[in-house]
Amino acid sequence: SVCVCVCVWVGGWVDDTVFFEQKQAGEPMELLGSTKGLAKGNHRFHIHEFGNNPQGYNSAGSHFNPLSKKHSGTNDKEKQCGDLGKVTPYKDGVATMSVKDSLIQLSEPISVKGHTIVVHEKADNLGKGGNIESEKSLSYGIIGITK
Ligand SMILES: [Cu+2]
Repeated sequence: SVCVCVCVWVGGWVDDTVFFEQKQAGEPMELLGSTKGLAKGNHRFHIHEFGNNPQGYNSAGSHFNPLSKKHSGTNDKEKQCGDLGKVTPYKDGVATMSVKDSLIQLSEPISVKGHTIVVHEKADNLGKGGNIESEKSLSYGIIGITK
């Protein structure tokens, strides 16, 4: 059976949605979505730990990392479940996201359901220097179940 999740952006881009789909447990998950109003350049793009956000993205915690891996790029061998790479907008600020990933699952024990997806203000430094979690989020949303 197909498992589908959805995330609606908070922060002014509420028209835009990210869809998560996994054909069955163990198969790669596909993420498709878009955002608008993005500033020029690359923006980091992650899944964070928590989905309860009374203080916005500040409550979303660190990267979703159930396997305790190093933070890195989405195509590196060792990476965290939450590393989705980057989003780069076109001239008009619209960006599309398309990720196929085998680490991310919609079924337990490493399901991303109920976690928060965050687009950051800056490009990813891939864990090299600085406290990446102190950097601002431009938009975020909680991953929820849909049909
Ligand atoms: Cu992040």
